[in-house]
Amino acid sequence: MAEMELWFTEQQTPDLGFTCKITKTIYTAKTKYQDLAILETKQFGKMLVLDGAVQTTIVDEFCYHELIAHVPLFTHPNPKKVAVIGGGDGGVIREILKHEEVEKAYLIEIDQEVIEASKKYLPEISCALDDKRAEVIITDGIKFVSENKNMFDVIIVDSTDPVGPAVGLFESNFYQAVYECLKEDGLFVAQTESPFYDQDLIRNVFHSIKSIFPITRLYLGFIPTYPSGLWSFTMGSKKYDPLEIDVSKIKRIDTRYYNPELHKALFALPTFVQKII
Ligand code: AG3
Repeated sequence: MAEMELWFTEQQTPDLGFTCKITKTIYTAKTKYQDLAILETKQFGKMLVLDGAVQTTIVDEFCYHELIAHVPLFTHPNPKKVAVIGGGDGGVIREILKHEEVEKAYLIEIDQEVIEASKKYLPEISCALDDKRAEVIITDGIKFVSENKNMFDVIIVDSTDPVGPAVGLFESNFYQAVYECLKEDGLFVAQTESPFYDQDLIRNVFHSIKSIFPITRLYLGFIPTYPSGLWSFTMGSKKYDPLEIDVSKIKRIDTRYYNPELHKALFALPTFVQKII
């Protein structure tokens, strides 16, 4: 008899699915906050899924994690204290710790089970969570930034989609709290979804951040397993402009997507994206 084929589909929009063949369901759980699954896919290797949405895969995680970490960390001239809101898989922390001047990287994650499952089943991504310079704090990111002032050089918001527990991470009050949680020359980046499918969200977020931070910039990257592949990140900065930095001073670190030549090019937007903001 022929082997039975198993397929996983993320319903990316009401009218579109993203489907991959899976060879194994490695782990599933219903956590306090969400449904969690770790699948073995043929095309992308191990995959972390939360509430049916693909968060990261072994094959393409570098695209997202490098873009969300190295753009802000090379824009700030001396990032020493960095916080990640969300990002329980640890991929952003791994990229942050490639920067030698970083003294401490905090992971502020609401769902401890995401961290535990990633440590157990996705060591390629979570490996840096045990580093001496990493500290994990299990709490609500919104509460954390509201309770800490003037503390970080860089904050990176690695959230899930704006549904359920992550909704507040796309709201103006949160960006105001992030502003106050940053030092006087601090900056932050948030993942802000797809310019094909989430135009209203991108526009709202951009203008909320723009009303709080003196410098606001949108940049794009390509992440094959995310809806449409084309993905946006929005930066709010108190002082440093990613377009004004001297890219010849960027130190070479071990990366597969990000490089100094790309830094400013990431901010060059297709016309339809320029029109969104
Ligand atoms: N956080 C952003 C995931 C968004 C994906 N959306 C979707 N598949 N519908 C990723 C966390 C990786 N550290």
